[in-house]
Amino acid sequence: MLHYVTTNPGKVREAREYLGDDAVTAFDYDYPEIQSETLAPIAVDGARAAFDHVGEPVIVDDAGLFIDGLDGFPGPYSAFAEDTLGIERVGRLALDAGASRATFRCVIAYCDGEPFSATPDSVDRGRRGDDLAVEERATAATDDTVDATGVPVKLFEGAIPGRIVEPRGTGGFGYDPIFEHDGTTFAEMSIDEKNAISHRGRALAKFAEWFAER
Ligand code: ITT
Ligand code: NA
Repeated sequence: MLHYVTTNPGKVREAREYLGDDAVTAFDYDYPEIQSETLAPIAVDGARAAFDHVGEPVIVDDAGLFIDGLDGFPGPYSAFAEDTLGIERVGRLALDAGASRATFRCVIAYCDGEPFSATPDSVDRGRRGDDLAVEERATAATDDTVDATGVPVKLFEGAIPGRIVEPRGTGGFGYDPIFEHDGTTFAEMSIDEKNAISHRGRALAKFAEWFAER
């Protein structure tokens, strides 16, 4: 069985809607998160920790809202900013600064303890431990990451540009009411509509295509 490991039921609703209820179960576990300015290293590390805990194939999902005019804040600290300031004050910070352009990013990391069919190129790049290399691989979508632990993790990234607006809508979760794409906030969309364009939907699409071959 494949487990979507997260404490966030909103993520799981979208994943199960996309992949199918039979394809993935929700596994509520708060794996330890490292600190990083980019999402990919957090997801890679989290996937190994989650696999260690669960002992069966896992997905972890690290996501964040990056506001251009606030130098990418809250980014990887989006959960902390939601818990402390709340989404309305984060939105206010952006609007008061005249900074409405933003990008939602999601990195899905898959780990089942088994190696993937690595090309020499990806193995070679996998030996570079720096953030940049990891981020490059995440952007390229489907490369392997292998570190000293020898436990490979596969990454799938999705991103969607949009604008910060006054809160609108009652659907979704987290920052959805203040994130608008093409005139509609994510909180005004159904799960299907959001999945069709969202950061998570795009990452799930890449994952589903790859996983079907595994
Ligand atoms: P897990 O780490 O347990 O999966 P989390 O909610 O803490 O759950 P993150 O660490 O990835 O997740 O933090 C992401 C933050 O961004 C958090 O505040 C979420 O509410 C928010 N977020 C993530 N995806 C979102 C989405 O699709 N729409 C709105 N907000 C989202
Ligand atoms: Na988290």
